[in-house]
Amino acid sequence: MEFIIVTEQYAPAVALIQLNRPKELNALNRQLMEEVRDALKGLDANANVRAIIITGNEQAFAAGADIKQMADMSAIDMLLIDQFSTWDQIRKTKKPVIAAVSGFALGGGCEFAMTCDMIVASETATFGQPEIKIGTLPGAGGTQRLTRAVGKAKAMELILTGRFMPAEEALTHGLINKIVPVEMYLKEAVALAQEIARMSPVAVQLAKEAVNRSFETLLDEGLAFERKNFYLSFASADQKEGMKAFIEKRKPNYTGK
Ligand code: DAK
Repeated sequence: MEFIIVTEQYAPAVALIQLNRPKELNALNRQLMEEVRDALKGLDANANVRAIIITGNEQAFAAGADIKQMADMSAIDMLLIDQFSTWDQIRKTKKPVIAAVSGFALGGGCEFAMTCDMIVASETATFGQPEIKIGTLPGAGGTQRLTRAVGKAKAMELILTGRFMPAEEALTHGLINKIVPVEMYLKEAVALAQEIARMSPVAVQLAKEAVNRSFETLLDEGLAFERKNFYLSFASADQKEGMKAFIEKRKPNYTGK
C-alpha cells in the first residue's frame, strides 16, 4: 500500500484506514481508491474486525479526486477506466464504516465521507462539492447523497456555488453525526466504533443493510426487507444470547454466530 496506512487492530476489533498523501491534501488518485477498496474488502472478510474507521489527517480528510490526474482525460478514458466500480465496491462493505474527518472533505472527499455510514468531525472540518468551480459537477454521488442528507435547498446552494460548509453547518443540516475538538476526532470515532463493535456483528450487518435499503425503495418494500432481516436475526446465536443476557441481568457475550 503506497497511499494508505492500514492498522487491523487500531483498537480491539476496530480497524483504521488512514489516507496518506498529505502533501496533496489526500487528493484521491485512482491507486489510492483501489488501495482503499482492497483494504476494505480484506477487513470486511476478517472476523477479528467489527468496525472500520477511515481518516485522513488534521489538515485534510481528502480535498477531492486528483484534479491533476483527471484534467486531460476524455469521457471515453473515464468510461474505459470505470472508476465507479471501485467506488461501488466501497459502498458494498458490510461492516460499519465511520469517517473521522478533520480539515477539508471536498468534492470526491466529501462524497467518500458520505459513502461511509457515519461521520465524526473535528471543529475544523469543512465539507463541500466545489466541482462547479472547475467546470464540472459531482461525479461520485454528491448530487444524490448530499441532497438526501441536507435537503434540496441546501444541496442546490452548495453544489451550484461550490461554497464550503463548516462543520457546525454540516451538523445542523444532518450531514454529520458529531463535532469534537480537533485533538479528539479520531478518539471519538474509535469510541463510536467500539460501542458498535460490542454489539452482535450479525445484527449490525442486518441493521446496516436495512437502513441503506431505505434509500433504494418505497416504504412498503423497505418495511418488508426490515422484517425479513429481523426474522433472520432470530437464526443467530447472538440474538438468543442477547435476550438471555437481558433476562439474566448480565452483559451479553456475542460470538458473531
Ligand atoms: N487534486 C490534486 N491536487 C490537489 C487537490 C486535488 N483535488 N487539492 C489540493 N491539491 C494539491 C495542490 O495542488 C497543492 O499541490 P502543489 O501545487 O503544492 O504541488 C497541494 O495539494 C496543497 O494545496 P493548496 O496549495 O491549494 O492548499 P490551500 O490550503 O491553499 O488550499 C484547498 C486548499 C483544498 C482549498 C485547495 O487545494 C483546493 O481548492 N483544492 C481543490 C478542491 C476541489 O476542487 N476538489 C474537487 C475536485 S473534483 C469520480 C469520483 C470522484 C470524482 C469524480 C469522479 N469517479 C468515480 C469517476 C470527484 C471529483 C472531484 O473531487
